[in-house]
Amino acid sequence: MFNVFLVGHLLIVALDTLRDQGFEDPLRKIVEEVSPHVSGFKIGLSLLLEKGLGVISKVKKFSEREVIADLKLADIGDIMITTLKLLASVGVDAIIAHGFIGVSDALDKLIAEAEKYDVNVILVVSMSHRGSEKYIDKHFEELLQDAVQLGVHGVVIPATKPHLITQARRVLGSEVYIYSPGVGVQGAKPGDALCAGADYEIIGRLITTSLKPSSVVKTVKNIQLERVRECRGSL
Ligand code: O7M
Repeated sequence: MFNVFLVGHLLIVALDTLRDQGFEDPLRKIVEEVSPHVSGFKIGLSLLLEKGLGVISKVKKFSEREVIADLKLADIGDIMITTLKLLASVGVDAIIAHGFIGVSDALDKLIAEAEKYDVNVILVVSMSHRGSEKYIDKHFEELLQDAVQLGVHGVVIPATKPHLITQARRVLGSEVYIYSPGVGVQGAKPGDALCAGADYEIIGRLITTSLKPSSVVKTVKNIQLERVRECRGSL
């Protein structure tokens, strides 16, 4: 589990690309600037390939917030474990895997090993793009059952499909965290997913392509808090 539950911090920043604004270290700049207002950072495959595994240790150095490695793992268990070990060696707090690969010899092995390294596993059970409807979303309920059976830390369900978030919250209870991407560039508004039952909204380009990431983050945070007060009555 994440060590600290930061009340009022409902945002995970997705770092997939960095805007080169001529700063000496754009990664340090954005991470330090937004860190006080967010719950964590999600590092995408493209940034990992561009900067190398060291990008994770750097984010950990610049911020005390949680770091999630988003490689959307979808392999046999033994091979995902080799990836897990590399990510654990640089200090990730959580990793993301696809739910559709199934439990036996895949997710069961990964989760058992991740526990040994104190790394949380978050499962993708629906996606924000339209293509997700063709296969993944048809198995949404089964994927949720797998998430329950596996006792995962969290699931990914897009903010663009709030009805799925609400459905999942009923099935998962309050034990499993719901992470929701799709806010900003993909169309959902800050607070949409939170009001449907999510714990965190994941936002990338709205923040990372901005000339002033910290002011975007502060605006998003204020909207989120206002929406949550309206729909939940409290934080
Ligand atoms: O806010 P954006 O659109 O710039 O970025 C969204 C981030 O969320 C980006 O890192 C995507 O990889 C991720 N994401 C989706 O956009 N849709 C999904 O269905 C799932 C994810 C995700 O985070 O999966 C773990």
